[in-house]
Amino acid sequence: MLRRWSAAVFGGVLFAAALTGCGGDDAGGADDGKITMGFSQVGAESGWRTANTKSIQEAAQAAGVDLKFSDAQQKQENQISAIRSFIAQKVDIIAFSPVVVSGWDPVLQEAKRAKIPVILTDRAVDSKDTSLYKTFIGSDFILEGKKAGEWLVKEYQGKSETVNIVELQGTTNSAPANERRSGFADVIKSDPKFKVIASQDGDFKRINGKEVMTAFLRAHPDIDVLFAHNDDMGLGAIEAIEAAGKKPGVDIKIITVDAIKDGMTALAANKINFIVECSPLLGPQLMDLAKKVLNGETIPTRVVTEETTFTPEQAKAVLPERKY
Ligand code: GZL
Ligand code: ZN
Repeated sequence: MLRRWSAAVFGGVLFAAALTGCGGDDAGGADDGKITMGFSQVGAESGWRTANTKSIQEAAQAAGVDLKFSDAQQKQENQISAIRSFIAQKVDIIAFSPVVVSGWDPVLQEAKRAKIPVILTDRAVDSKDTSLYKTFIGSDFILEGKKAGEWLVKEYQGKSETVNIVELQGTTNSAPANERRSGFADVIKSDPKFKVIASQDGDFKRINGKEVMTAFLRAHPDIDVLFAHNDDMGLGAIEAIEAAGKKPGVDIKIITVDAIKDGMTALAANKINFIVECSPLLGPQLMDLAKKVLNGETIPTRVVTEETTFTPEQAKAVLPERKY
């Protein structure tokens, strides 16, 4: 009796599996009509990154794209293995935000050999072979650094005394860190009164910003300005500045990049003096570009995101409707 019963159950399970197609070999192929996208995200290091992840996941949902999402905890080797697994799963398209600029050619050549198109989002790579990806959608980080420098030049217009600047850099060798630093340096070199007396990697994280700023304050009693490559490191630095008995935004002027809610709140409270916006809302454009690529349409090789800057007054005005 038992043997007959279990055979019937086993047959039923097989039949059900065939219906749902689960376990079939079309795990990611275009033949099932839906676009399957493999996305390798940098990590969850900052408020910007969280907002960027949310934008991509919500946009995939809205576009009917089947998203396979992986968080690399800011490790390049995790991104490379995620991309390899997307290739093995035969996804229709791969998108990723490269944690650093170099070391991508081998895995991108594997994707090219597998005929899986790749889209770069948020951060760029330094590959000489631009056929390895269809487009790069993200900010102009050099311009962001320039905007920060231009505010500082205006702020100290007509003053001649030395301006001592400390800099909290983003993740070493990431495109935003490399380019925000060079854009900023390009502008302030116009006047020798601006002196960057210390510059160190804070990995875009709040806790690192606090620790590095604490060390800066111990080594330099005469800091006038902090340029932090993102709000999170700036917010960590504010904690260190206040712990040292100084007033952020007054004793030490602070410029940051991103304009996430926490940063804008500190700006509205005059603890930060100026924020250069860096928009994380890349999801909808990414899905639109992916559909065009898979429809064989030509797309621009570079899509620059729209973004602006904020003063404390402007932050107060827009905070209520800020989405992230
Ligand atoms: C910029 C992005 C940076 C943000 C940081 O597009 O790559 O990484 O400025 C984030 O907040 O961690
Ligand atoms: Zn930006």
